[in-house]
Amino acid sequence: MLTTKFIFLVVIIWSTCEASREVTLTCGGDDVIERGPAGPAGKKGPHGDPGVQGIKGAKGEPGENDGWMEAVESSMEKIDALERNEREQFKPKSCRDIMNNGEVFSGVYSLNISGRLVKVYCDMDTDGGGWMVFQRRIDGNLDFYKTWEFYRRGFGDISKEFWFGLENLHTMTSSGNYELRVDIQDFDFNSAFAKYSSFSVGSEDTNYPLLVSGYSGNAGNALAGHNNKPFSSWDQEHDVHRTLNCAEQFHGAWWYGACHSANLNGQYLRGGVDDCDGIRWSGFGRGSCYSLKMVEMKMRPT
Ligand SMILES: *[C@@H]1O[C@H](CO)[C@@H](O)[C@H](O)[C@H]1NC(C)=O
Ligand SMILES: [Ca+2]
Repeated sequence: MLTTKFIFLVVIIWSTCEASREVTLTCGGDDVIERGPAGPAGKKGPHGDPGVQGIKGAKGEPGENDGWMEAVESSMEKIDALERNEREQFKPKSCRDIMNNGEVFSGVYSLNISGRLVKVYCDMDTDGGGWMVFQRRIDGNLDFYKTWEFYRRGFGDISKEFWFGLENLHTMTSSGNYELRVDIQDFDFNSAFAKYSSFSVGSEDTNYPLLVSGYSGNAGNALAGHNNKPFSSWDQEHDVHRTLNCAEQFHGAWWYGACHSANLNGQYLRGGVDDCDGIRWSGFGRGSCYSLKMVEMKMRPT
């Protein structure tokens, strides 16, 4: 389009010059002939009727070495890229995308999880930010002893205590590589964390198994024994304990083996040493089955 306009402009300039040959204006190298003094201006005539629109000309060839046109084209490309970026900003796939779009506050945001807009809680403060929190225990106000269907779909209030849902975890972690972080706190103001450089949750066909590896942190690797274990709730038992229904025995829902070294969906027992129904992360807190004050499980694309 620009090229056409440019050619059109050239044609106009050229034809003006051609037309002005008789009256000897200076155009592109013609000899200048001296003119006499101008006479008085004549009276302005009436407006003529508008002419019939002409036939559109053929598209011109692209010009050679038109530096300015290249500059225009490249800045138009830049505008396209900006617009593309802006469109993507309305469809973030992770809390890290939201952070990269310039959001700095922890709180509730919307993510596009395979076409559905889902409200999530993003932690922008911990360890560089961009974490999507998918489980939180802070006060024991929410009952976590629930059925498979609740754990599959998620429950609770994302700005308070909640479980995000196994199906969403599976969908998200199967569309990219994620890391996991678990932040925990006891009732004596001690905090610790465990991080896994690789985290995913398998499909419902295989009962949403937990896949974690690459532990680092100071809380201890309490998920080691839960790696590769399917999820169990009291009404869907997939643990490997021969005699116990682990979820029923320990009043939680988890990737139980036989049965647990971590039980983060257990009962909120406010400390309560050696009651393994509690929110346990073995190796942290007083006693092997100490029940934690605070837990957050969160994930971020790597
Ligand atoms: C969600 O993302 C998909 C591409 O992965 C896109 O086609 C769709 O329009 C997005 N939906 C919304 C509501 O942003
Ligand atoms: Ca069992």
